[in-house]
Amino acid sequence: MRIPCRCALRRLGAVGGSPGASPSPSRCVSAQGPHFFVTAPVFYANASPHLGHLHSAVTADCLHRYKRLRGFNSRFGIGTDEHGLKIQQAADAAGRDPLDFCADVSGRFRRLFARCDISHTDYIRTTELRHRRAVERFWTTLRDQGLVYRGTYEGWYSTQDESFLAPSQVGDALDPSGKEVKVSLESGHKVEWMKEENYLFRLSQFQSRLLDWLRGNPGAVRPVRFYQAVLQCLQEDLPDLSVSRQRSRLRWGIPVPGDPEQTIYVWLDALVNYLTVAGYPDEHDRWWSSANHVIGKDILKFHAVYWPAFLLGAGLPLPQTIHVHSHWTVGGKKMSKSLGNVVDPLERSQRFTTDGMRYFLLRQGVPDCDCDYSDEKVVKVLNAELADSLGGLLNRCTAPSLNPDQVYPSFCSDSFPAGQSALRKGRAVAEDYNMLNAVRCLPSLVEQHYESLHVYKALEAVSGCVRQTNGFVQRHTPWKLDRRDGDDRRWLDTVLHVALECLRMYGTLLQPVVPEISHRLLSRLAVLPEERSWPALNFLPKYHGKACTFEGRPLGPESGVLFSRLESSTADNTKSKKTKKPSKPT
Ligand code: ME8
Repeated sequence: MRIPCRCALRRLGAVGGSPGASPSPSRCVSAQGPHFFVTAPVFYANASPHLGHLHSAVTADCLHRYKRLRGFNSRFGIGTDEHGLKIQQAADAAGRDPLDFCADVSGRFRRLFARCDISHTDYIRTTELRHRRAVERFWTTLRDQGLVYRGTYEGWYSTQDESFLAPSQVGDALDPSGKEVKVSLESGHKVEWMKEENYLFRLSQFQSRLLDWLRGNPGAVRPVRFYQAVLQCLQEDLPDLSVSRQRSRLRWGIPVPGDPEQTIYVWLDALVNYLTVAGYPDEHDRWWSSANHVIGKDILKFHAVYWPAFLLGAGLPLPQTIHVHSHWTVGGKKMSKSLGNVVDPLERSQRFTTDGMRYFLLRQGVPDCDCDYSDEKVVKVLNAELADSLGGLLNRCTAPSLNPDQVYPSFCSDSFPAGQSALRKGRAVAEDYNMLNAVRCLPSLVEQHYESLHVYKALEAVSGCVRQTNGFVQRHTPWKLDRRDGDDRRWLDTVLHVALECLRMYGTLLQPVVPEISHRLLSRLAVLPEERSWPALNFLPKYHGKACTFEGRPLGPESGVLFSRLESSTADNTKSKKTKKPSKPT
């Protein structure tokens, strides 16, 4: 695996370059450092966004924010895929000009991302001129290498998937009117037989180079089950790939350079968006050499077979990692308009809050396998983990009744002496030492899970530590201690100091997932913007006899509950939405 290029350090503005990017509290982290480039897919501009689209976007956003916290100069591209037959048909069906139609749909994606705190630095539409230039250059490079030739393609094509299929990938089904049709076995979408003169790419030439790449880079596709799936796919024949359509059938796309009778295949066009964002065909190396793609499992073949083959053909480096996620189902079924079970991400992020939806998707979404979505589950998870556990802990430990001076309290090493051997000397008990140990190990655990995009495991670990910290506070019942008694007071302050230090860890580590909640939490603890990065974590220095910059610092202003409890009626579509009530300190 290549490491991100360390040359040409460049300071990015604190806020991402995209005019559509919404302001985000965690952007104040310095954007200097080695380069990192993450991409989400460009989404088809044929219909409104659904929950699955938000999932791809939030996953990529989490990686981007995490890398920034680690000091990387990270760039994050996202946008809309606007060419091809599928879009042409959707615009025709709506009786609209395709570009106007795409502008509308693309705007809906953009607004969803702004609302959901997706901190992309680049928003790309494949109908932009800069992208057309990139595609034309990419095509001519492949052609000049002798990798594109004129031929006849004959086979199955799915317009919904914009994909060519081998006979073994096609099966029989009945359409809604009971007519026998051929469908893709993978997606269930209808396929049609097509026979056409067009351009083909010499994909077959790349089979062994692709295998070499994968075998030499076991981390190139993650998680491992998808890596294995690509290896498996490369064991079979890899026929040459049709990379254009006759203009008479597909007029909505980029014409083949030098042959206006042909339109470039939409997947070749769409994949090049990643290069366009990196600056191609102009200076692009410094971003391209650290490219990471986040994709859903249905578009794996395009990204892990076609795309690397195109890149090899064009003499360009391959992506560092292709991060794959699985899908959300509803009631155990694929989301689909005909089943009427499509989940609207904008409406849900209004109902459950932006951070609530971000947290739920990343907490319950397991990359390795499909997960079932339900509103009831959202309410349950968010109430338990964000409102009661995390919010309750912050409430308790900053409550004026326990902390009348409203400062970060002092730590007393006589009350909580270092090392378990000191057990009987202070007031801390064995479970307290276990809790400290768990929180001390938390950053490296979270780091490992963020890096592999198993974010649910990172959140599981944080949530376990929050529970342990609540247990710690509960065990020592600080509200029963007498502030007038010197020993009690020192112990009370120590309990609160330890709990706030734990909360500072959680707030910092959760920034990539719930930026707004983390911001509120860290602001309440008076943690300055420059103290919110990974290197600033430095948990509980007083325990090791080192100075703590927070001790004695006035807390930030009280800004209400961290996350308002959701009434279970918010899980019911048919009931009124504004039924939140603040959580009580427990
Ligand atoms: O495929 N759960 O665009 P797209 C989770 N334009 N994720 C889901 C999902 C679900 N139920 N359904 C879809 C395209 N997705 C191409 C991409 S990139 C060069 C071109 C995810 O609008 C899906 O897995 O169909 C993919 O990551 C994204 O939505 C693409 O959506």
